[in-house]
Amino acid sequence: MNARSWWRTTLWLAFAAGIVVAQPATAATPEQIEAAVANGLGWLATQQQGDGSWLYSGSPSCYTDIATTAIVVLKFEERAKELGVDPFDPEGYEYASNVTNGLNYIFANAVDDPPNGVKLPCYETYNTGAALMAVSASNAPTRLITTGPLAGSTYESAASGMLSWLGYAQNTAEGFAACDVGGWGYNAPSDGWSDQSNSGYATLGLGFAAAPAPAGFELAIPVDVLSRLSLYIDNVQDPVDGDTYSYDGGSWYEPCNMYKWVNILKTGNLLYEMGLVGDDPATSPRVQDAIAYIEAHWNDTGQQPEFPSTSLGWKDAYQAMFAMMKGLESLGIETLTVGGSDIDWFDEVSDVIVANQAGDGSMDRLNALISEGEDSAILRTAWALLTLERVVPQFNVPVPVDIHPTSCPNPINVGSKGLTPVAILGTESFDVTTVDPATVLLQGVAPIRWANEDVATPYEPLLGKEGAYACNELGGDGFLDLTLKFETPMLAAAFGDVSDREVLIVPLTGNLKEEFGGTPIVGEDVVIILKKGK
Ligand SMILES: [Ca+2]
Ligand SMILES: [Ca+2]
Ligand SMILES: [Ca+2]
Repeated sequence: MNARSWWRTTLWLAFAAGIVVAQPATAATPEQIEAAVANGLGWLATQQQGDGSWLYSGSPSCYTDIATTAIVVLKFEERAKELGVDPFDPEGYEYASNVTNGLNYIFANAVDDPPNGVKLPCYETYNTGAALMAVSASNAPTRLITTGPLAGSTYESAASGMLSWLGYAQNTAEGFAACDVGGWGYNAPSDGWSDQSNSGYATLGLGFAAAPAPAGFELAIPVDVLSRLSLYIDNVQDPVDGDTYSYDGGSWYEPCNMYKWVNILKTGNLLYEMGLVGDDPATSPRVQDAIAYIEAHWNDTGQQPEFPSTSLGWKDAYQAMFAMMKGLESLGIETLTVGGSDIDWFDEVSDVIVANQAGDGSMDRLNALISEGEDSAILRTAWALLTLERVVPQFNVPVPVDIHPTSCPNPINVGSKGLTPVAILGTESFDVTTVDPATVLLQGVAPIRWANEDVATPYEPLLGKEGAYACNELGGDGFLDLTLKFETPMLAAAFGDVSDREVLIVPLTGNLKEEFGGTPIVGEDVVIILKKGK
């Protein structure tokens, strides 16, 4: 049996019956959550092998152990951040050697794969995505690798190589069905399909790599990777058409062969992917469709449509809880509406986890007939503990920015005493009234006033603009814009030492309003510096 058929057989054998999970009567307290995390970490530390790995099951396998190790390492890294200590400092952190040895195991298995980047072997996408997550979450970009083919280079350069490899491994229009474009299969370059499990791990790695410190290394995900991912999201999300199974808005397993297997786990991956490409949860219809799926299926029990089994929905699987947490948390969604009532999803999830921890700190299996990682006590425990601390990278929402609306190029005379007009532009999926104008900074400078008015039309790409003419002169497009005025002398001071006719990419940052999650926004526009008389 080859690796893929082993994996798929494992998936097919996963659901045949269910078991009942005890439900506590009250929400888990912060003290109970802290005790569960401390006990679980203590148990995980005892399970590390001499080579630094954590095994998926009894005997070593490169297919499963690299990703398993990376997921456990992430938990130990995040614990150090929570405690405010250096994850590599044996004086300050009791699990420093677990982190160091776990990452060394990953680096010992890394493959330098020029010109595509750096990959991990066997199930390449799973292992590379998970490894990129663990390396990026180290908060140590300048730390030097001491083992394996990358010895002597920095953690950041390794992460950059893995990010490149995942871009290379993403399915593109060449050689693939259109429905597969933008997702990931097991291996590159000719895997021939995309699925929501591989894509979930690839995007988890990309999200941590791109997240600002301390979550990640703030590496740039190429714009074309995100554009393709957005196409994949549309192809793998179930159309809202009132179908018999109520799949509407949920995520299929893979987009081309119509192997749907819709559930909350995959829909959690889908929401996270939507966050990664910059969907605004307040206004994006596809985000709202996915949330509506989770709300409609929150209390599902019994036979599931594509498996002859009983199930308790997300309460069957810690990976489902982790994936759901990842999606909801990354989009800043705290509350779901289930059966007409608002619920705090985290209260319900943390209850199930705390109630199902064994005395030794490991997590009990919730449904003996589900495998997919739920058969691994180490993965069960790592997913549960990551979920309890809501570990997820924070994304930036890319927004269209237009300096001098209806003008292209965009001159700024650094000797001017006047005001520079700038607009953040609305689109079909981005409502500018969700932005908190008081948080907006252009080149680090705050606006002196703002208003809402439809003045211009977005230019794409939103990020990665090149050259003075990466802009347009188009006026209003029917979508409201947020217009802002900046004092030109303040901008000139922020630009610093510039020369006449210099072309600059000017960054804009800010946040959505708290009621829309407070998510960071990023954008940019290109200007030509005018410096008369110099
Ligand atoms: Ca449907
Ligand atoms: Ca302009
Ligand atoms: Ca507009």
